[in-house]
Amino acid sequence: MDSSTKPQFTKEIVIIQEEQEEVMVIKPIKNAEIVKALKEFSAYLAAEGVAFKPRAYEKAALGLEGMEEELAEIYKKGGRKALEDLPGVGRGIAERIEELFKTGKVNDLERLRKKYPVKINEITEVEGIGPKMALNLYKKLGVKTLADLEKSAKAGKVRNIEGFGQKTEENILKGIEFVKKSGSRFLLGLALPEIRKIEERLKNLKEVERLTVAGSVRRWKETIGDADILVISKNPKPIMDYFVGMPEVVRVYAHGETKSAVKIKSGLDIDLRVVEARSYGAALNYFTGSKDHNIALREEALKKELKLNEYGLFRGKKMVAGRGEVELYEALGMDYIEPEMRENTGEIELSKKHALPSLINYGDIEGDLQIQTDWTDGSDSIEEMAKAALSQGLKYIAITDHTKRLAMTGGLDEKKIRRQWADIDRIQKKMGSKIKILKGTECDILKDGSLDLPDEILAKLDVVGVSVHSYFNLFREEQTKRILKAIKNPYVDILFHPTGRLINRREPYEVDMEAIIKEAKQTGTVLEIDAFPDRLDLKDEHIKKCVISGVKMSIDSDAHSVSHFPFLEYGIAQARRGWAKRGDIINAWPAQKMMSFLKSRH
Ligand code: DGT
Ligand code: CA
Ligand code: CA
Ligand code: ZN
Repeated sequence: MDSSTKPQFTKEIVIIQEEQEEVMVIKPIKNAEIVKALKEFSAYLAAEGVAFKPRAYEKAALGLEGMEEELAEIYKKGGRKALEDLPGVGRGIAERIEELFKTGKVNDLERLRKKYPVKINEITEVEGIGPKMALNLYKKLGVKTLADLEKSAKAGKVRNIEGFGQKTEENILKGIEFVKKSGSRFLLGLALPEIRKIEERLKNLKEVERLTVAGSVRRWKETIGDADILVISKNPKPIMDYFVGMPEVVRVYAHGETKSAVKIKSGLDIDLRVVEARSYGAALNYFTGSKDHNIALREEALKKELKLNEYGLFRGKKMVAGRGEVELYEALGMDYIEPEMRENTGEIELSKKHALPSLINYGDIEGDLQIQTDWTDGSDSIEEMAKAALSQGLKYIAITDHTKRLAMTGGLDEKKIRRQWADIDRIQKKMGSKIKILKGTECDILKDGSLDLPDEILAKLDVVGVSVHSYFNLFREEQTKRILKAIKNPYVDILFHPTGRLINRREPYEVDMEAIIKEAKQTGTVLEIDAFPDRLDLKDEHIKKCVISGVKMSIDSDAHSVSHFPFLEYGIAQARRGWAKRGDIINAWPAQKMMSFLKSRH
């Protein structure tokens, strides 16, 4: 059976209905799964040419999609009758939902799935492909999955089916790309600029009193599932109308008075909720999450015989706090916890003890210690990069182009790097003392842990960064030995992007990070937090370990163009998620202090 559309059951729950004194067992099926089943059923019915019914199921599914309350709860309380009272849900549909709760499946749907073993929900996600077309593709080409469809379209087979043609085939391929993109979690760095644009436009509406982007975006998680926007307004209707009608909206899941939800062109889903001013802090707290933080916080409230929910903090019926987040934590006897720390990994205990760390701030970065220029694979000159850094408010940068082993980037050898020094001296003179341009390298770590430049050259550089760009799949022990050898070299200052991962694209190489952190502590080597949005390497949990071990870190943009300096913000966010303070990050220090720290190690 198709595992992606099959409802997933984690466990069965037993509900005792007190008034009837009987035990009813229902499957804990989530709304999303019910919606999926209804849509699939609707698609099959449409494919079979059934009249009216498909529309009814589709409409019911759309209606349920925007619902806050779980259908399981509604069914528990009011049985099938309560389901029938829901908008768009008639007798027949209510019966099928009931069947799902009782048996975990819908017989008629199972029958259709057997008859047409096609991932019909998946294929009809592609723009322009309806259920009938999907079935046609299955009958003519045996297309069962999105992958099958892509293969057939790429092989030019789709255009030969009657009624399809070459243009349709091209559109199908475009549609598939889109579906694929929307399937995985979004890089925060890709989504945030778009979210901020929407945020700005919403803030400009006169009906909006206050607005915050909550959820994982506010916690600066490296990838996000969707964006959750909260608004205070006395007149939400125009806001909701504007929101669902924005030019980038491609789908409206829900359009209500207090909640709307859309998908935008890039594939990102955005939820918008309107709340009352008196509950804003509580709602902000709830929708910022994380879920685990929320649950732990609720337990803290219970200990004080208070009740916490998205409307406020209550003693009995009396609201004790809720307008602001700070007062909410205060009422719980706690200090305010920064959103980046809200993952229930110890922050609640520290907050209760008034012992939270004071995190590095977004404006704290003074310099940038990893920058590539057009000497290798960067797109801009040293001078252009220096000017861009200056306009970002940076006071120093290190030019760290690649070394010769990365031949395809034009990596520098001993001769070429000396020529680069002359260039840096010339530009430094021209730019004066506004910004300090340091001589650096991103020196390749070779397979055996030796370095791509001789020690005589490394000794003359201001900042020596080293990194792994090859042999990603060595055994863990060998990879660890290789990196340990590299950072034992006394001229090495920083280990760049220490784990080599590319978010959503490449796993980190197998390496013993504990051993590397230990060696970094011993040798005084700095570990980098590479701020490039798909790297964010070190990640938060490693940063936490460095902070505890007293290993210093740097936050670098890894800029390959003048437009990349703003990435530093993501690096700072990651550092905050790892509970780093200003003192932990060497390039949050003035140039002199930073440089004398590096020198003291040689
Ligand atoms: P995401 O979108 O997957 O990147 O992660 P979040 O954290 O933004 O999660 P989302 O969008 O599903 O929900 C937003 C917040 O709402 C979440 O951080 C905490 C809260 N929340 C959602 N579902 C639950 C729940 O079942 N229980 C509790 N306590 N809080 C929840
Ligand atoms: Ca979210
Ligand atoms: Ca959400
Ligand atoms: Zn590069």
